[in-house]
Amino acid sequence: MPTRTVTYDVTPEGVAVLTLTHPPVNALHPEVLQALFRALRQAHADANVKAIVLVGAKDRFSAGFDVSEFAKAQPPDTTINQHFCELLESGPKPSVAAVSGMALGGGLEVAMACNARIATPGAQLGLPELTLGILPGFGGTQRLPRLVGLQKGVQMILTSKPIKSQEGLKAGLVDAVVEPGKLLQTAKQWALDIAAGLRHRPFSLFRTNRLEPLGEASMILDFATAQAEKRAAHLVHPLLCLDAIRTGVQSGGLAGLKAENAAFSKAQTLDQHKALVHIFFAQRSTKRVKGITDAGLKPRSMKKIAVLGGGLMGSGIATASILAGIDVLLKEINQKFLDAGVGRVKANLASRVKKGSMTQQAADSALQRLKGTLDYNDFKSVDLVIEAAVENVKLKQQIFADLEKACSPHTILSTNTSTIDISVVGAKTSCPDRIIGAHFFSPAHIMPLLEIVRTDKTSKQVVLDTLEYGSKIKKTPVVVGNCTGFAVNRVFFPYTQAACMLLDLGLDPYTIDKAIALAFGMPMGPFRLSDLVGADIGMHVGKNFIESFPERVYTPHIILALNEQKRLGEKTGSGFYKFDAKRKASPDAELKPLLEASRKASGLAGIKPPVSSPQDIIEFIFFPVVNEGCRVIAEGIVDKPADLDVATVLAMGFPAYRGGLIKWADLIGPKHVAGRLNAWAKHFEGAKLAGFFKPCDYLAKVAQEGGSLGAGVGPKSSL
Ligand code: T1G
Repeated sequence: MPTRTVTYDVTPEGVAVLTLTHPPVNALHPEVLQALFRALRQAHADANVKAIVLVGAKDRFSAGFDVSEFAKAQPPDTTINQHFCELLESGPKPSVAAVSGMALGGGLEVAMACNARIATPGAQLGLPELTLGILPGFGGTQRLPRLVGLQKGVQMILTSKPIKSQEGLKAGLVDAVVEPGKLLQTAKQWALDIAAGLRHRPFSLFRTNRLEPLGEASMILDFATAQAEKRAAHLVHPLLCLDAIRTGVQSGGLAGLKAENAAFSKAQTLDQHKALVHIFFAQRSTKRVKGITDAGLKPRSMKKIAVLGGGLMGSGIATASILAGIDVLLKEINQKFLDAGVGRVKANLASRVKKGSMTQQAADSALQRLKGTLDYNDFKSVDLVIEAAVENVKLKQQIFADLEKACSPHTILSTNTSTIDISVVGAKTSCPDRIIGAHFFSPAHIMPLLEIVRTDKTSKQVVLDTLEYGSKIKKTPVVVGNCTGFAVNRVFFPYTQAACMLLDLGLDPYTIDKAIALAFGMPMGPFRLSDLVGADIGMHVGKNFIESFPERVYTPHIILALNEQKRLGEKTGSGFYKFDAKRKASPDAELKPLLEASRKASGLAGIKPPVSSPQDIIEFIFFPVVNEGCRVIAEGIVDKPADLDVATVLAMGFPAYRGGLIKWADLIGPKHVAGRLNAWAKHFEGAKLAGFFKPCDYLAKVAQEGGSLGAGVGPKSSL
């Protein structure tokens, strides 16, 4: 049986059932769309057919257009598919969609073109196209607002969030919700009833009764446009999408379809689309690791784990785990700390309940899975331990030696350290094959990345099991090698240093932060970030880098001065910024003497800053980061370059629409990156800072020979 097909069956009652088949999510590959078009024409021509039902194989309607097609030279032909949807909606025979699983993107657009939609209770319906840098292209910009109203339709499109079928029923997107066993039968009956004139046959494209009156509609669209401009100032495609919706509201559905088509074609040419499609696949490919997931091993299920330490990190890890249905033993050193740790987990759950993302009942049952303890008594029964104690080598070594005795020989022993060599942590055990890093980012129950740090002794099975655990707790797990800073912190070590260098060259911190946050799109600039993290933590982490990579560091004197003055950032009320009682940051004139002292100490006085525009600032700060990323790739710290893209997006807030660190460099051009780094290396030779900028061999080679940094080194990338 072909894997991309549409089967055609006619029931004795005269319903043609068209079944979309393209595992695993029935994505609308062009072959599927062509088969669908053929089957529709066949049904229209078939004298035995009175009505048509569309259904997805294996209880999934469709996840939309096949995203992998975007990478190909031939873009999707939205004109033909819009035409298909029009025929489905207004052709000689009525059509009904039987929706289970999901109807997303083009999947929902096809369902909306049917004359009715019957859905199962668990089905998810949505138009997530904006997350891919495009917009709905099979008529969704026109049909959704006509079915659910402009307010709701625009909200669904701009947020990209799917809704469940019950909500769809209330909103007018779904006509009936039925149990899975009754789905097909109900859909067939609706189709026959419409054909027999027992039910009205609605045409979504020409419906206007749900659309708000023109004046109100204009206000909704003006507001949405202002919001989109504010929320994502760099993104063009949401505005193109809103314009297409506006045309449809003002000039009718058919004019709207034309506008949608033009907007779709424009969005497809933008780098943002390429970057976001790259991130879509890159994020899914992190779970495929060469030599691990293709080694023929089966992951063992992590049913019960122990977390050592109930601080901010430990309680976050425990929260994420119980939410995923895993039993957790939370161990602390005394009752007071244990109570505080359990209290933090409770607070994390309460905050979810308050936000409406879970019910009180679900929170209560999650909490049942948490057990506090002060000893190692129950540790024989756990599959995985995650140590989240303070960053102290001796303490961690002792904990791991104790764990080896307390746990079973199969238990995985992991550490959440962000700064200490994983092999050193496990040095006092005799089981290096079971030692691994599980590096979470704070707050651990919210941040989506899990860095899994393997040493050269960690067994494949242990890496595979930890990957499985990461996926189970709904993190994106990225497997990396053991080095100072692992992948994420390591590539970002030149970030603060380059920013501090600019300070010492005479730029002010607020201008730099503005360039990085507003012009580039990071959640905040490097100095605001330093205030958030704390200058003390920055100094501690920075020390590791200075020791590990002395040939390419810039000593940030200003960080040392902030520590001396106890201006540690938000927690002390001042740092680079001053903070009011509500922790709102504003520029601080009292920083000036510290800046002047740092400039004097830097030895950069008299050197002209080689930057003038915000773009210069961005490149000066990020190109050394790219350079470090290239070292990480060349050393094999990441399995594939795309892993670094995902890690920088998920852990550091690198804008996804720029594709992540390495994809961004590829889109800009490795030659340009290396060229500027070389120029700065020369510019700062006298200040003995050439090493900070000099392109590494991998970057220099790709820049010289052409090609892409994302292609990686060594064996073919597994992406
Ligand atoms: N096309 C191709 N492959 C897809 C796909 C798609 N639309 N959706 C999922 N996959 C693959 C995915 O790469 C993975 O493969 C496997 O399916 C399971 O996915 C004209 C232009 C459906 C909610 O944006 O949101 O329609 O890694 O690991 O957590 O307007 O995938 O196993 O080899 O994510 O259960 C709009 C994207 C397209 C939906 C399932 N649609 N997909 O989540 O599993 S554009 C989307 C998702 C469009 C029209 C436009 C999720 C999911 P592999 P998974 P999951």
